[in-house]
Amino acid sequence: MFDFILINPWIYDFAAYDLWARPLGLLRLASLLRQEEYKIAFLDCLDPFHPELPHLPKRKAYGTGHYFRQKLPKPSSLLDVPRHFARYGLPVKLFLKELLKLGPPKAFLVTSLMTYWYPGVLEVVRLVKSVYPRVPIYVGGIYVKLCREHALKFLKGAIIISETEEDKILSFLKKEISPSGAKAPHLFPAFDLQRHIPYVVLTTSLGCPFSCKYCASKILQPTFKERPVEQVVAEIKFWHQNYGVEDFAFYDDALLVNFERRLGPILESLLLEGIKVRFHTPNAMHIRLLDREKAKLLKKAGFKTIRLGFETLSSKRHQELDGKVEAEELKEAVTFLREAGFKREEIGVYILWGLPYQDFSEVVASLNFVAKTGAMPYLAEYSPIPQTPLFEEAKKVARYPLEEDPLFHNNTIFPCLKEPDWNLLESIKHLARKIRQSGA
Ligand code: B12
Ligand code: SF4
Repeated sequence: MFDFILINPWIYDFAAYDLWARPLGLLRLASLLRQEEYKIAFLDCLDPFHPELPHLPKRKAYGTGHYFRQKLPKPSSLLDVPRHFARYGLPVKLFLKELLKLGPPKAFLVTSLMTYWYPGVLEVVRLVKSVYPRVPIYVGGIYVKLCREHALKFLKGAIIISETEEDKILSFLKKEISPSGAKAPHLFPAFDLQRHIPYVVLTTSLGCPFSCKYCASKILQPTFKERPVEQVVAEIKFWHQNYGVEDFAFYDDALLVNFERRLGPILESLLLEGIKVRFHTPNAMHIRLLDREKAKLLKKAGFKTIRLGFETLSSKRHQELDGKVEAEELKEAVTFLREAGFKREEIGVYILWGLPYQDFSEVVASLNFVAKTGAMPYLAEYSPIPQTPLFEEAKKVARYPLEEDPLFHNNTIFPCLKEPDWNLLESIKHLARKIRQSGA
């Protein structure tokens, strides 16, 4: 019998892609519980490698790839969105088969990620309850933290834990469930519980010292915490040397902050030991914190996917929302990266669009500006997040009642546009693609 079965729920969405997307919070929790001698199993609703999937989804470069998906009717409140809706991950029958195979544990731990992915969490809780009605189900994670009231109302039969401090979560669980005395195989997030490890995601820090008005980082992790250099180095070495993992994606909100005492020494140390792996930064790095020397070290250490958080060309918007960066600083950062040897297609620059009161001319100007710097622009649609300052503005302009249903936070639906012109939106997406393909 397992002490805990940890579940990563399905994604219900208009689009989903495995861009180094793993439930890091849940796998960290698995590791901490293992260290307390709990016996753990992992049921991953998103598993793209399950041999009984009707067909195996295509995998792409550096361990990324598609999920298996099954089209579903759109939620009735989102009929105006001209896109297909789907459940991403295992067919329900396969999930139930896995659930029965594992047998009843002492308790289930279910994570939650994007607020608008809550239908997957609901479905997991419903199915688990129907199979093992007497086993407690604890649900935690980002949706539960940001939309606690909604979770309490809709996750019937589950116990909601909106705490994000790992020590507190652990001491709570220890009081509820006793361990069966299993030996922990290692001290790192439990990626080995997966069927296959195409990549590993990690953080060198939690939280962020900045306070952008559209971001929930401070709510999720109120204090900025940095991990010891040796611990991060040991983690990367462990997966590379024991499991042959070559791709590592950083989830840090502030990867370059305190570079000299954290990321710098981590990379120097790996280089010194001759560890050759590839690094990716899907969650974007701070442009202002890059310089010539850092760019050189990133290149030397094996960074392959660089993403920079530019957001917009408009200084006014930066002043209002994030004070992040000026256009000239982006130009300079891209120059440093290109001089260090990064190719244009390795440097992606995020542009945030769909913001309240944002004009499309601002977005197009930002796209064209990024094109001229010698990097690739990527559009990132704004998702209004409860408890953030910009959520209040978003509520005023949104075409949906944002507070009533987290489905309305979905970035794909451009919730802050009163009357979206879907053709115009497509043409701007097309422009971004054209710039990326142009090789300019
Ligand atoms: C990494 C990341 C991604 C990755 C993918 C992550 C994934 N697994 O799918 C990438 C880069 C692909 C991504 C994409 C996007 N993301 Co993102 N992402 C993050 C980030 C930086 C880290 C999440 C994380 O893993 N944290 C680390 C782990 C350790 O923490 P955790 O999961 O929160 O778990 C902790 C606790 O909650 C708890 N816990 C977790 N599970 C459980 C379970 C139980 C039972 C218990 C007791 C406790 C517990 O334990 C952990 C303790 O530390 C967060 C910001 C943040 N600071 O959290 C944004 C964040 C989640 N993303 C966000 C956004 C906006 C996006 C995008 C929409 C951006 C865009 N415009 O393109 C896209 C959407 C993608 C999509 N398909 O819809 C928003 C949330 C939006 C929302 N409405 O929910 C966040 C909060 C950032 C923000 N702007 O504020 N993202
Ligand atoms: S957007 Fe980035 S820099 Fe701003 S607070 Fe969030 S994580 Fe920090």
